[in-house]
Amino acid sequence: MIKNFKKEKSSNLTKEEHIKKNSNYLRGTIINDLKNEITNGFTGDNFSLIRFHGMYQQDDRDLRLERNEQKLEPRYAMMLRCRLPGGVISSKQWLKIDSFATKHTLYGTIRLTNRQTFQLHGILKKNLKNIHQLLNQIGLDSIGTANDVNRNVLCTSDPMESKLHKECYQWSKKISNFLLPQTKAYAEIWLDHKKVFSTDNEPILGETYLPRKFKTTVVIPPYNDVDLYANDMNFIAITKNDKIIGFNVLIGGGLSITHGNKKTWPALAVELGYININDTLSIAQAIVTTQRDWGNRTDRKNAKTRYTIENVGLNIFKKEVEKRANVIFKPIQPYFFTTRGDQIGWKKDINNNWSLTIFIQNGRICDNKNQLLKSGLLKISTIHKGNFRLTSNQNIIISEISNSNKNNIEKIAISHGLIKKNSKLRENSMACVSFPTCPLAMAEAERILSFFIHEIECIMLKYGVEKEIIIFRISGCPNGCGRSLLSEIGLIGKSMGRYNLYIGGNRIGTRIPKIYKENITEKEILIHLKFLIKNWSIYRNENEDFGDFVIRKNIVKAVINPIYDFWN
Ligand code: SRM
Ligand code: SF4
Repeated sequence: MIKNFKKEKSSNLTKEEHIKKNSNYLRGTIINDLKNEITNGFTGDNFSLIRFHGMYQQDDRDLRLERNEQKLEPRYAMMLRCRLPGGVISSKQWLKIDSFATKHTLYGTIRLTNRQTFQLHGILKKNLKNIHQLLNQIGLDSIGTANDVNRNVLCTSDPMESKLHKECYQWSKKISNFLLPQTKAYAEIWLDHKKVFSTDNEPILGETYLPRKFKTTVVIPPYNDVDLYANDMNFIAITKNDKIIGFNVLIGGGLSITHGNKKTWPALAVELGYININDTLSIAQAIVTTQRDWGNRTDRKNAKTRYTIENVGLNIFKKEVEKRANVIFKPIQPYFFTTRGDQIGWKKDINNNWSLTIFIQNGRICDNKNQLLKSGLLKISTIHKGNFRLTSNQNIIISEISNSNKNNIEKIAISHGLIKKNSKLRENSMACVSFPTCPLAMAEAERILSFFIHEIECIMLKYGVEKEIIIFRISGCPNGCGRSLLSEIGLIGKSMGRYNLYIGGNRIGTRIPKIYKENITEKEILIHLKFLIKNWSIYRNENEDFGDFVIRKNIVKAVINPIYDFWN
């Protein structure tokens, strides 16, 4: 019999389950904490509950020791993550966000995330209502961008797919809205809506929401820019005459592990089957509610969809979804992927409009001596009539630029240093945020990426492979936000200045890399990479990618079934 963790004895449930249950549909006592001027932080359960409203409490880790020595409270401030299904934001909305970031955040930056949205770090508690009210005025919100719900829904952002993109984007919005928490807590707390005395109801998510975070994508093959295999639920568009007629559905991807804990493993999403387009929402609901009821609520490290599938078996999970949706999956339709990265630069779309994809190192939008990214994008948004599309590679696309506006936008982009020649290695690199804001960081990621890229560029130049792509990614801890476990060379932080080095993922993101060296220093990493890249340059087959080479040469074993192969 399938274990229903919702009905598990209360004493076995995790602390988070009790917090959700006792929260009165995510309200807790957040309102009281907003009035409390003694601390800049949130207290008790509210620390966790504000995440459902799209915020994380953080403190600047660079200042932690100093403030501790001075007997001061840590420098508490919130990070807010906006909900932006499909990553589309209008230039008018961007103007307002930019202005808030400049005036009311400690860092003055905007951070594009690898899930097609932006984060504002360093918002003091006293400014939180202002940002939510501003978001509301411009038609945005931050509901359900964190904690145990369906997160920001991704969709392929490639500008060449104008027609399909529109449909795909509509689906990402539909699915995001459909799976949103229904509680009025957000509106009451942040938008000052009057409390309506009717009983709250969460028909899909349930009173205790999901056992763990849940991630969804809508994908137009052959582009795998969203890295779909890392997600819990994926809809791969199958088209006829340039229209989406249905979706291949894949479930159960996820990348986080715990160092040394063999009960955790990364997994690629697996195929359930093909569905007609009209069945999309009922299938989404059935997958989410099955995970809601069958997911493990007694151990958060075993709670994501991939573990539920492993616990009950894929076939049983599939049958339950079919039963709940009253839909039978048909055989998977043919599909394939060719790319994962964004095509940086100018592109003309089928409507004869232009789009400009700008590479943003780490997604950090700020001005510095080499590049006036923030000012440049701000200036562009004052004259751009179309949208911006945030990509899952932490870049930005200025889309739907008319012929008449192209020159003006290009001039601004060039004068602010937004169009630059970068190596393919750099353009395809990624790092998570890590220090100073991430409380879970074990080693640097964003702040050290450029150093590593520069050093690897030098190695690649020395061995004549400087024009090649290697997917290189860093995560500051094994939660793996930088998607290092879908890279050809991936680093995962162990402690300050030390990382595990993984190699052997592939270019399109369908193979998990394997550990090559454990707990090594930055200097040691570069020594190993020099050796590996040198060998690749000499012994590779024609056009053989780095990741494929290290597998063919048996430098590491291919991870085929991660449950067994990843650790052994
Ligand atoms: Fe993440 C937690 C940043 C994508 C797996 N992630 C965090 C937190 C919120 C730390 C925390 O819990 O206090 C980080 C905030 C740092 C900061 O200061 O901003 C954080 N994650 C990020 C972002 C900003 C990384 C980036 O540089 O772009 C990404 C935000 C995405 C978004 O807009 O929603 C981000 N996180 C990911 C991904 C990649 C993805 O989704 O494609 C993963 C791996 C995929 C997966 O889910 O398996 C990921 N983040 C985690 C985990 C591990 C979850 C798990 O299954 O165990 C945590 C920790 C947790 O949830 O307990 C985490
Ligand atoms: Fe923080 Fe770890 Fe995620 Fe990096 S991988 S943002 S260090 S939780």
